[in-house]
Amino acid sequence: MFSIFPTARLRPSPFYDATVAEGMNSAMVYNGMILPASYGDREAEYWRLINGVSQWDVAVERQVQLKGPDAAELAQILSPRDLTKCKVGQGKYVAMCNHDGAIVNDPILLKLDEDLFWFSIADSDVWLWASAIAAERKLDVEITEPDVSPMALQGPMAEDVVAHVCGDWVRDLKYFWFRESHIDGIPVAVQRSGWSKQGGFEIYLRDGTKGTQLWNIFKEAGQPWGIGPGAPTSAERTESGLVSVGGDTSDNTNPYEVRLGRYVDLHVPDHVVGIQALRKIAEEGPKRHQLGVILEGDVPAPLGLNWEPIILNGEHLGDMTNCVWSPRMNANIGYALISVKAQIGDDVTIQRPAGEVSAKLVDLPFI
Ligand code: THG
Repeated sequence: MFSIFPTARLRPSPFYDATVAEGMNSAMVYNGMILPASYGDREAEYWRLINGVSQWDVAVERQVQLKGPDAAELAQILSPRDLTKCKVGQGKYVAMCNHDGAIVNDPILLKLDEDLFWFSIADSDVWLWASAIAAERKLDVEITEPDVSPMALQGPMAEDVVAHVCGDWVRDLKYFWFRESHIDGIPVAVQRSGWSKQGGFEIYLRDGTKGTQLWNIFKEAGQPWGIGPGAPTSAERTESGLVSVGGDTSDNTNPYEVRLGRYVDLHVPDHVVGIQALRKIAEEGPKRHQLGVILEGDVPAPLGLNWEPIILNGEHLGDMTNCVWSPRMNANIGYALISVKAQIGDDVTIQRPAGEVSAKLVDLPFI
């Protein structure tokens, strides 16, 4: 279509050279960085994630580090989720909200020490947000971006590959728990996590000069398991019901509307950003919800650059926020962010750029 103009505004990932060498030929911009999307064969990449092991450059999940006497206090102020029981070595998925209760990011919080945290962020500027809140609240905490870059190994064979490289201790890690370690002298943190439901790990590289070396260690070690390059996969994550904040949400979407209400603890202190608004939303009940959509037709027809209107009984009740061909369901599937007047089982019409398409609303996840 076009090429990306090189500029210092686009920060390269430490794995950039490795991904180019692997044949990366499609990418997105995310957090001011390049997020590889494909290496030329999306179908093969999908099945490798489902059946084998896939290696992803996800350095775009930038880290925002909180360090100092008030680091724990700031982490809680930014998280409408009770962190009091979070242990050192544990991670927690957080629906970070603004004062109106709208989601601004959905990071994984890693607690490295009692006074040291990383928010591993989705696509918005949490450094700016955290710095502003800390300054306004006069907190004693330093907010920086450390030299840390995640690489993911995802799929049912990922555990064997990571255990082969790191040792069998990784098999005992619980979901979102992590341990600091070294791989051939390269400092890393190893976490059981990743943006798929096929299982796997993320290796947080802690020396940005070692990206190619770390990539190649896993590439070599994974050969017996058929490892190959891949990327966060629209089809798999949609089948699995994972939310993409900024894709499936806009600037006024709250956690209850997109199935993230279970990560909100209404009893957190009143000074947690957004909690008062969230209590009100929880009490009144959300006006919209997120459902699955299964479209008629057997030709892959992904979403373009815009959400697409969903019509029920002549009324525009919501939008389809993503759409992708599902190889396991043999259909185009997507998510609806739609009025609670629309329910599971309803037959709807979607106004697509190429014309109207019939679809059914279903429960999530698909698989
Ligand atoms: N890895 C790391 N950081 C990240 C992401 C990641 N930061 C941004 C983005 N991805 C955050 N988004 C998600 C969304 C969902 C999950 C992980 C990251 C996830 N959810 C599980 C689920 O919904 O079933 C489990 C959540 C739970 O129960 O606690 O895994 O991918 N480093």
